[in-house]
Amino acid sequence: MQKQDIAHLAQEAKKSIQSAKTAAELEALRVRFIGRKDGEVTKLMKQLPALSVEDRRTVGPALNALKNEVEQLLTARVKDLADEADRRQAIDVTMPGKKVATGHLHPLTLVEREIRDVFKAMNFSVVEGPEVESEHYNFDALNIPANHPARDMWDTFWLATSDKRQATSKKNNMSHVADRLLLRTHTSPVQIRYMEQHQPPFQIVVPGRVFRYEATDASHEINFYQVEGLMVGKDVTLANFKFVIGEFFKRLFKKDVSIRLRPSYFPFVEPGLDVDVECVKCGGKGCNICKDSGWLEVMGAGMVHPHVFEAAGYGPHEYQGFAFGLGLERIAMIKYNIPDIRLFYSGDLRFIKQF
Ligand code: YSA
Repeated sequence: MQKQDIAHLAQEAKKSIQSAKTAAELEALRVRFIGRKDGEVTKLMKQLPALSVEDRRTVGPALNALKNEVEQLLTARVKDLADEADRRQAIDVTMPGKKVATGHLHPLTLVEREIRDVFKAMNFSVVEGPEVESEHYNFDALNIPANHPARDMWDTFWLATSDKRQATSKKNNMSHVADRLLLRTHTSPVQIRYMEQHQPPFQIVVPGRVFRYEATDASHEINFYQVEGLMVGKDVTLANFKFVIGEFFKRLFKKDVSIRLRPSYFPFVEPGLDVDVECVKCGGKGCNICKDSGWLEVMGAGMVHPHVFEAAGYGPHEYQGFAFGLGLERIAMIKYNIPDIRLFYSGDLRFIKQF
């Protein structure tokens, strides 16, 4: 047995192991080279006793090294084949895809965005204001002085005052430091904040969260959303309001809807109105949503009171304008036929995912 034979065998083993394509081929190669009975390396080992002591000293370790090398090459190739199979599977375009769980917009977000877009298309600007308000902006400047019975219309979450109070008041441009703080009960205070900083003509909408300390039921929450509207100029009239709001509902509900204005009372408007839309579900015939009346009350509105203009720093008779405040949940309930306002805040994904 020559050293070259061993080297030749090593080369042969390496070549065939590298080109093996399956586990079965590799097993056959294992048997061929290092199989216990007839493996080519094994057979050479069996010839060792016939060699001279001198040759055994060099050939023995060389054969052992060859056996080890073949074993290592086989193990490495088995692993390579397994990795290749995994990789092929990873890009197997015929495998069914895995569904990625994505987030979902809340129905109130969807409706709020739609309302913003409708008003923006009618040249209104969208502005926002703080949820923590002062008594001045939420009530006094809106012609609702302390002890006025109209304050009972808005059950209020009052906030405990603290040393930081003065700093907060300053930061939020609340010069009326004697005021108590509260969670705003409506978006109307933003009317004053905006008018303090801007001169007419302008038209704005103000979406935002409001809070009321009252019992919840199918149509009342303690935390809900409103969208305020305000249009002021030299000659803005109630006729402008009727057109704008009619156009708004037509665009939002994507069909012609009749609206009805009824006299109502809010201290910050004169005259004051409640606005009804023809029930979008039954078309005015009467159903469970409109409680058989054919109409749905959706907002309060009116012509801005001169006292409000004065509180904002305008002359009382310098300008005129209309304002309105709608309940976002009520609009969403009509649009999507939702029977109970509390579903919006239930956190139940079965509800949310329907929109
Ligand atoms: C009126 C005249 C204006 O010139 C400007 C604005 C307003 C609206 C006034 N600030 C206001 O808050 N009126 S309101 O108490 O009648 O509420 C307006 C709308 O909010 C209601 O028509 C209703 O849709 C909704 N709303 C009231 N309380 C609610 C509520 N939605 C859910 N839960 C409650 N607890």
